Amino acid sequence: MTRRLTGFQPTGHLHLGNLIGAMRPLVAAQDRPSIAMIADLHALTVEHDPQQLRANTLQVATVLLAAGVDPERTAIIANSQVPEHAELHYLLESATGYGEAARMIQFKEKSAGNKGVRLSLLTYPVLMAADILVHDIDQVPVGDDQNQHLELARTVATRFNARYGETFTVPEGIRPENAARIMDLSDPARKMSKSAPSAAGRIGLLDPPEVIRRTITRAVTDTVGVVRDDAGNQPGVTNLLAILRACADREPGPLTSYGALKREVTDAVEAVLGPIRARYAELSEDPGHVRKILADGRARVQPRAAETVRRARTALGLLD
Ligand code: AQP
Repeated sequence: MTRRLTGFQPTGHLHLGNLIGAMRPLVAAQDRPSIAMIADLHALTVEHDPQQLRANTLQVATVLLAAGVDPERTAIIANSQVPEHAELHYLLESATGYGEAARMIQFKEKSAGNKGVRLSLLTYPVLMAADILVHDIDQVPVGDDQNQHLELARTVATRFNARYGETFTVPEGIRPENAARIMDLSDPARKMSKSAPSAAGRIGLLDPPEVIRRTITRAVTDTVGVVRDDAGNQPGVTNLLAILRACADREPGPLTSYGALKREVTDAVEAVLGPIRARYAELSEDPGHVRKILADGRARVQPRAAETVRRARTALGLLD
């Protein structure tokens, strides 16, 4: 059966885009072996606060549980806690060209004009390749912005296999069904993002109801005045309709004003986030439980990861 991996960076508060685009597809596909990976090593590639990172990592694990990820079926791990990720990362660096890494659009964007660029930002896609290859993953759900990184993982795996002998499963990128891309509510030309400087465009998964209502009420629309899908001319309204469809899980009925649309969206979002918020509050009372889930996840995935690294080491000519 195919094995899937979905990653989440603990770089801030998870938002509705993360839920609709990644968590819900993960929960819907739990009949197959899956790994939910918190990419805390990736969070080190940009300026970060250690205490905040620790808190964010535990928060992402807790939100995953609250959103319905079942740790009995899906291993929840932090990539820093499975040292095979870092070891394979180094081995793969020796099979990747500097030019290949420097060409990555995300590296160019995040490094442009930034004097304190970390070397790990350059090698980030190689770590992502290691995250995938170390677990013999066949399928990686990816959004457009990660396509180039997944292609690099495929290239490196294929090259490594051809040069040193069959070692890695070559993963394919898939687009999960019903995984709409959710746009920023204050600037619908950009995707909803954890790291956008203003919180006005995102709905945090743990936002209280009044904040959700305010954020949706202030969402940018247009002057057309008709509620319809028209991404070119009405990107804000189209985005609100996408959120409504995803949260209510049905086609919206006729809506005659933007006010009515926003009220429906607010109710539908609250109906989805209310139970997640409540479950999160319960789980937060016992942080030891969340730590244990991460330890269990690590124990579950480690034998396979160790075996993959052993194959790669042997193929490269390193001693046992
Ligand atoms: N706006 C979005 N709509 C749908 N899916 C989204 N994802 C992210 N934003 C949206 C999906 O969520 C998963 C986890 O994302 P990530 O933590 O790896 O970071 P990201 O893709 O870079 O998303 P963010 O939230 O915008 O983070 P920052 O601001 O830190 O870069 C992925 O499967 C992603 O596709």
